[in-house]
Amino acid sequence: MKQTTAIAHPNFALIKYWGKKESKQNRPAMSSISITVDSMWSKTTIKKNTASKNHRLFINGKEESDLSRILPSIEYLSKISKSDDYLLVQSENNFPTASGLASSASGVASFVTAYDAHYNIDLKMSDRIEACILGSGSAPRSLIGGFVFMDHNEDYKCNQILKKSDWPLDVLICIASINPKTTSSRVGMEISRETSPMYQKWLDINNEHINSALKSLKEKNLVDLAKVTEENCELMHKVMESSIPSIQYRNDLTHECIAETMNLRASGHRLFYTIDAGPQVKIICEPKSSEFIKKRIMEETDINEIIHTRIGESPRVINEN
Ligand code: 2P0
Repeated sequence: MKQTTAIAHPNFALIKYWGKKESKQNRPAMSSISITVDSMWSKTTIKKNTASKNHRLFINGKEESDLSRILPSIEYLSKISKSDDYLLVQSENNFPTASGLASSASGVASFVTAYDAHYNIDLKMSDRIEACILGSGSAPRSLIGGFVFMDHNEDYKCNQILKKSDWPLDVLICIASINPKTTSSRVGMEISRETSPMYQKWLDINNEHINSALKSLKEKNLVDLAKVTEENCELMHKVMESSIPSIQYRNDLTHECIAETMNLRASGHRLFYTIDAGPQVKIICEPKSSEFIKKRIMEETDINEIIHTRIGESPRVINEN
């Protein structure tokens, strides 16, 4: 039976999305800028489910009972393909799932890419973006490699600001815990929107942070990019932590790792950090210093796993038969 497999890479936001518009379509309330990474991936295979009249989703071999992320995407795509097939979707990640490593973004982007190829529908970019957003608000950024800007004022249009070869930075993902998060991003964002006293400030500053990051990227100015990225990350975590109930994604190891990043910078190294909805610290640095930084983090903190990755490419179909 025909099946199609596609791979997509996770993306990490430098200027982050945390909070949705007041609609039921999972639309981010702000613009964001991210980097797509390379050695981590989600691989998704789709085929027609002939055994039962329902869609079935398996993640890392385990069947998911909650299809609420993927069903809106399937419904959107099936209107375009005019297919009423029930699907068997098998997705796997080569990295920990649901622990702040953007597995939903790469999972959804690989699904949309596989669907497009499987039904040969040659989706427009705007439809790929829409199908992705319905599954995960950060997933459209994984449709493109390099440094990506997703503009909420332009219907979430995604533009590549720089490609991998323009600024080949390294990303060191310091694993502070592989346990799944206790508050999902989706639930956490709604709590923050409804209760954080800092949420309005977070919305108001988005444009300024976006413009500053775009300028730093254009100039390839690592010092300026570091400043705005860390400011944006800290503000997002303050929004999360000031929500009621407070949402805490960072742990002691996260803070140790931030402190060592600061030490390294104070001693002249060029690096910066960002942290998403989980405890892992992503350190962005120049390739020539990544081995040294990795060694220092392992020596000076209790982190004992670091995933070393680089800037990555857009999704690709890896087999069709
Ligand atoms: C981001 N995060 O911009 C931010 C930073 C986490 C912190 O987008 O509800 O899986 O499916 O749209 O995209 C994670 O949330 O959430 C996220 P939904 P998503 O990368």
